[in-house]
Amino acid sequence: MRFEPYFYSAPCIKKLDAPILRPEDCPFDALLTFNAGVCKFNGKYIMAFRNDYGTDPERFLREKYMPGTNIGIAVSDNGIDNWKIREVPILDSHDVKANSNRMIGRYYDPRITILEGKPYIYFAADTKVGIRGALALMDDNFETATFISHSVPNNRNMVLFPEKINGYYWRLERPMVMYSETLFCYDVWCSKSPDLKFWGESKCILRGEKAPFSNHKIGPAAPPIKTEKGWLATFHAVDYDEKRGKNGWENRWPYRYSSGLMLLDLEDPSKVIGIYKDCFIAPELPYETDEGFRQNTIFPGGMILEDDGEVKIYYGASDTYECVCTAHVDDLVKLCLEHNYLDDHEI
Ligand code: M1P
Repeated sequence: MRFEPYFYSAPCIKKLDAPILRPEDCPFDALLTFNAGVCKFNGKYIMAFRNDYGTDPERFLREKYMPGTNIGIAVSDNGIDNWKIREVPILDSHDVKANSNRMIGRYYDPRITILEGKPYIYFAADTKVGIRGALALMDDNFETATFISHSVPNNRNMVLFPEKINGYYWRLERPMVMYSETLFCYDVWCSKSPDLKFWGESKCILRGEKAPFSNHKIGPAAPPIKTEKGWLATFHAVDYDEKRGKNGWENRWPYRYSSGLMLLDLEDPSKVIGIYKDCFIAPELPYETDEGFRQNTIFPGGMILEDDGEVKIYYGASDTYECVCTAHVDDLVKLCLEHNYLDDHEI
């Protein structure tokens, strides 16, 4: 069931008519395969996807508990189809717990950035003291993760920029503040680092209550891509309606997750220079609105700019599937500069 008011994806967005990854495609126990990070590395497209497993809809509702999460790795020659899923997932929550004295419960929502020729992944990490952003360097085969830093709690949705800017590494992030102006209106922040370990000069760049088409929290989505006019960055935007009922496995799911698009200054990515005034990617296809765990949820996690200007945008749908859509980079920049929310709004 599509939520009112209807949101539509931007006219330049072309969606496929089916997900590119479903739980049943996996050679291992899989229930929800979604919110992947995707990169192009050594001529192949590599997808690291979140897999929640070990229960079923009825048991989940009864116990309110997801027993296992791991990270599956899939490889494709064209980034669209024929994804070969590796037999053994990595960072299984049962192993992670066993090896971390139970401080870390699980790693999930991977976001891949190729930086200085090496693959880095930011994960969200559930711990006993809250959610932390965890940065790891992957080996070239995406088999092992060497952790570099874990943020203080509570922060997640971290994404790394793919190059140093003015001598620093940069990331977008979403601290989960207790005392925001509006409760649960979380914001997008930007921080920089000399060495990927120590992060500072943190700045709020887009406030949840000021973002277009959202009345709840927002957060960074896919790692940004570089264009001549600025860094293109997606953000997820949540709208909440108390009246919404059962839209998935849970008794109530009153949220819709859609995506926004913004353009950040090339030399100082903590400056927002454009925001598309309408929804960028909306949940609208049947497997985005009527199937799966949490319906009316789409969540971008990867963006790849091809040499011919095509941008592939990978997104989780219904917290159950992984999908891809495409658009031309020039059209995305135009959305931010020619339909700019900042022309008549302050953020
Ligand atoms: O279930 C919807 C989303 O909930 C969380 O998003 P946020 O960071 O905005 O709270 C995450 O668990 C995300 O993975 C999930 O898609």
